[in-house]
Amino acid sequence: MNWEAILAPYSQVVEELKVKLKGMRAQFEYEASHSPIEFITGRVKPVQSILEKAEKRNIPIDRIEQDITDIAGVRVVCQFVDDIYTIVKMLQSRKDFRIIEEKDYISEKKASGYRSYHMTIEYPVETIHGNKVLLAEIQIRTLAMNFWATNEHSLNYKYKGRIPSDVEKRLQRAAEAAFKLDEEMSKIKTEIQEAQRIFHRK
Ligand code: 0O2
Repeated sequence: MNWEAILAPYSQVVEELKVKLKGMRAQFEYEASHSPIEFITGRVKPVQSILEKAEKRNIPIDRIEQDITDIAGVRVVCQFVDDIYTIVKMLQSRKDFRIIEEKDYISEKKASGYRSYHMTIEYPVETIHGNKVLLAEIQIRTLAMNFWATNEHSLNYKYKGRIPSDVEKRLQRAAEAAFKLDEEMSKIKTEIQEAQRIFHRK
């Protein structure tokens, strides 16, 4: 399989989505006092991770592009939980891609403690062989959710998916703490935003 050739259009999808989301962020900064977007990242899933996921989920090689929906992935990181839903609404009204699935792991967290909003989209991209519609995943989360998920992801990698139960318990507690942090920050949101406006003017 020529993975580089297969993944090249996915890399283009990631780059295009990043440009568009960064465009939204810039517009917010010019037009509003608060940008709901803190930062944006993106990646194409490495071939090894694609193959591992396919094996784990019994996906045949010829179904990978249809069944693994996060080969192209972008992440929008926000300051506050409210900001996530502002971005979700804006993405829902866009005409340049079609949302095929949404998962709100914020109102209902995963068993691991993971919280984030996931959107699977069909994104049309121009290739040298014509127009192709590729799947991509947009993850929207707060800074606190991102902090937790990044650390949990590293531990999962370290323990090859079998995190010891004492560490797992600590992660559960950390997830609770991150949730509380988001709640507390939401309560003092206006105060924080005022402080940030003063800081910007200086
Ligand atoms: P990567 O690229 O290294 O991040 P499903 O579980 O199928 O109902 P979901 O959750 O959308 O739906 O799909 P999936 O495949 O389980 O997870 C997709 C991605 O979401 C993951 O990518 C992670 O980025 C993130 N994610 C989901 N669950 C967790 C979790 O419990 N902890 C953390 N840290 N991240 C999670 P990959 O495949 O891990 O790869």
